[in-house]
Amino acid sequence: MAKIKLTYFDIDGGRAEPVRLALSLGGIEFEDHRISFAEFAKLREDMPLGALPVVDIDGVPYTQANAMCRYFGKLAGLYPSDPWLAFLCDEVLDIVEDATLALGRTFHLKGDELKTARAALVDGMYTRCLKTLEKRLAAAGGEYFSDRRLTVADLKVYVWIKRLKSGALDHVPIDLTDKVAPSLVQHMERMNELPGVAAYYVERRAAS
Ligand SMILES: N[C@@H](CCC(=O)N[C@@H](CS)C(=O)NCC(=O)O)C(=O)O
Repeated sequence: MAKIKLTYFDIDGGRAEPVRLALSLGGIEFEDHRISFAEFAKLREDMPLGALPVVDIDGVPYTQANAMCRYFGKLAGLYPSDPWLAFLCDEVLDIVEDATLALGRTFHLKGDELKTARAALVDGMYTRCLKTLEKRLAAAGGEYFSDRRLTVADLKVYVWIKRLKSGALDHVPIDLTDKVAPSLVQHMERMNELPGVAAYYVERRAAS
């Protein structure tokens, strides 16, 4: 088995979190390398694209969170083999990625500018993304996003909805998802209860 080292910020969320969950649920051994923002500033020049996550596989660094979701999802049995079901899974991964990118574009803003930009995001793109994901979940049977079983699409949405509801994002109301796409909150609550996910966070709490 290849030696896997996943480098990301020391947060239980963000782009690396679905990858960590997929690796953990698949029982795939990896080094969960967590760095501070100060360390990132020092190390970024040596990273392929100056951004995280980075995964070293047998010492070679690779980028792109969704590519990691797909690759480790396949290894972990959390990615559909059927091309159509894989497409459904990929669309969900990329919707959440677009939403993450859009949020990133507001990080440098302050005060009223931040408030206005976040309000536009909440009322515009975020509402559209949430409603579309809700439709996709319903069309896929209401429990999982693809293949009627857990896939990396569920992990990606789960991590995003938890973040939206965390209160950590200024000017993003914590009840946005409850109001716009309540079935995604129920999906998040079901994910919290999955034995592998619950066990992962018990271990995380013990480690921190
Ligand atoms: N397309 C990349 C985007 C990576 C990315 O923008 N990562 C953020 C953290 S989640 C980052 O490193 N931002 C710091 C920066 O660009 O200065 C991926 O999906 O992995």
